[in-house]
Amino acid sequence: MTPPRSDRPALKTYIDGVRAGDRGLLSRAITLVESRRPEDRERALALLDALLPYTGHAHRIGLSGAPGAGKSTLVNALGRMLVERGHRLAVLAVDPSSPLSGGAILADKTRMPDLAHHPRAYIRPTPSGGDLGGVARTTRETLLLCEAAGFDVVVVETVGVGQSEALVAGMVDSFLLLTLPGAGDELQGIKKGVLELADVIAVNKADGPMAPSAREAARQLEAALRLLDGGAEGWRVPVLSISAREGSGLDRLWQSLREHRAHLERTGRLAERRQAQRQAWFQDLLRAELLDWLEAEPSRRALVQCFAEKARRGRMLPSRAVRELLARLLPTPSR
Ligand SMILES: Nc1nc2c(ncn2[C@@H]2O[C@H](COP(=O)(O)OP(=O)(O)OP(=O)(O)O)[C@@H](O)[C@H]2O)c(=O)[nH]1
Ligand SMILES: [Mg+2]
Repeated sequence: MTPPRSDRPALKTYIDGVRAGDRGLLSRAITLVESRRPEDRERALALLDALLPYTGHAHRIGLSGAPGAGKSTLVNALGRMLVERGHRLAVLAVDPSSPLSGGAILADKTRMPDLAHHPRAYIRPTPSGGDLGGVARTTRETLLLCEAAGFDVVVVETVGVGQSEALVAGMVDSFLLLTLPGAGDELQGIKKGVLELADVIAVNKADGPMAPSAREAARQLEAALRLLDGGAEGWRVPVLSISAREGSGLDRLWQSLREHRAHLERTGRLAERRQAQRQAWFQDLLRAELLDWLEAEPSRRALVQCFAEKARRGRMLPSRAVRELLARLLPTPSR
């Protein structure tokens, strides 16, 4: 239930609260950016505008891996290591397939027992019922709020359904792919296209009887990657074997992530990457809002349906249908 307006904090309360790292106000600020109500959007944007100067400093890390790869275990173990060293860590989850995010919250908080109640860690699950585009917007905005709240490491985790890896890779500095040994041909075990997104790869569960096969998998993967591209843009994707459960290899993993980030900074590619990400954000949102605008009003919606139907039935070339539709909707089509 949305509280009545009078119960809502003033904008300044949000701004000061987030900047002071007040978790309650941070959570409410995130709820505000997740809202689709027009008046909430206005407030959310005013809040983000005010906080923008305090964003951008965090190491933004994407994490993806098949269900059961050990993402939650890794975030818990790596996160514990980082908070013990004084870092402040925020963990955001992107899971557009999950209809019940209440379940996901519980599952994740119980699987990250060392972080769930740590004062320097903050875990926020995916909002429920969002489409991929909506989740992308709210996650990008939430990431900025977490930076303004002083978190210096932000992990965006996804289970890797549909396009979610590409979406996460499009909002982070370093993309970490978590995989498992024993998938036969190591390259085939990984979803096509995801390999190109990875900046660092970790083969998990290198412990007990699986340790030798995990190390072998890492070696094979690294060799295969060398053949694919001998280190595109001066960065050779490191493939590490780790055990999230025992905590082994986590030091080196963190070191690799830091090296990647330092590499981006040194070569000027961090600024480039973030610029390209902001451009993509703009374009994704523009596309989504234009489609919403078309749907928002009955006569426009009817016109769209009419031309869509002509295209579907083959009565009109789809290209022609779009052109005619725009000619009807816009006073002077500029094309
Ligand atoms: N042996 C071993 N088991 C591990 C390791 N890491 C995780 N596991 C186990 O693998 C199972 C899945 O781990 P999770 O951390 O929940 O995996 P996840 O990737 O978060 O899974 P989803 O949230 O379902 O996508 C659990 O039973 C873990 O205890 C590891 O390093 N070694
Ligand atoms: Mg998990």
